[in-house]
Amino acid sequence: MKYGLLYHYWSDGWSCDYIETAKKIKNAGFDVMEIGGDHLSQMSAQEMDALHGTTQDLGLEMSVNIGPARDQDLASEDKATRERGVAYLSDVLRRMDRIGSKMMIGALYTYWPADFSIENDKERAWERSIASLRELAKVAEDLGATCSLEILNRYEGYILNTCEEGLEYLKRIGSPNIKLLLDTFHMSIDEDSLPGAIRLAGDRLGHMHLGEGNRKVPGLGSMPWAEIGQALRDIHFNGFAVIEPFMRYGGQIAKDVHLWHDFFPGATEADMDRMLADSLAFLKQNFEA
Ligand SMILES: [Mn+2]
Repeated sequence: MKYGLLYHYWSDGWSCDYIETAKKIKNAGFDVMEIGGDHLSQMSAQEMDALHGTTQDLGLEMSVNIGPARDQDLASEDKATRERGVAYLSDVLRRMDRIGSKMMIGALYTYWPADFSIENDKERAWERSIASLRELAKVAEDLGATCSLEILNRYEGYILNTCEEGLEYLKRIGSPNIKLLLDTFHMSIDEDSLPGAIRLAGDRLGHMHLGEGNRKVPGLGSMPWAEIGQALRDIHFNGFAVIEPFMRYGGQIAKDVHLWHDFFPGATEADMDRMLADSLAFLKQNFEA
């Protein structure tokens, strides 16, 4: 298992200088930087090669986090929208190959967050998105990449809310290159047991997102981290465990994740660094017992 961090930890917006961020993430003791798929899809060949070179020099691996837009929805009723989604994700997979990344993650099967003001037909959404993902799986298979589908809590999605559902969904796709992503934050809302869901996923677990119930870094809340660590050891999880915190108040990210108050008024960058270091040490203590 390798420890990672999502790129926006020090920022309150979604933009990012990846070269500088890669150095900070490595400095903080992580082996994986999770980057944004939308950013990767906009990079020039030169930018991709610079990112690849920097991360190779640092010994940093990358996973690519995607929150597809509504006009790229793999579950859409509209065929052209689904095709646009498959084309977009296929392009990101090819770009990942260029930067040496093998793990694409997120709620790839639809757009994020779900629109609950419309009537959502879950059964049909499954059929349509499964057909789309079978096409994407072929691209992933050719590149030796894996797509890990994120299970979302009920307030952000309706297609996959539990690990059990995710496993049935994977079975219907039928590709070894499509796996599941379990995120402790989402799990805490819709799973009976966090370690239980991890054991249920077993070797179908491709990726983990780690965070407390309020999306602070691990160690500042009440998640059962020791039990989560035991479950990951039980299934011999050897993927990336990526901390995905949303702690900064006052920017676009806070709005998008519905953070309406300041957890740490007046926190400096040094305070942020210290919380991150403490969290990584805490995780290692709990996961490597
Ligand atoms: Mn997540």
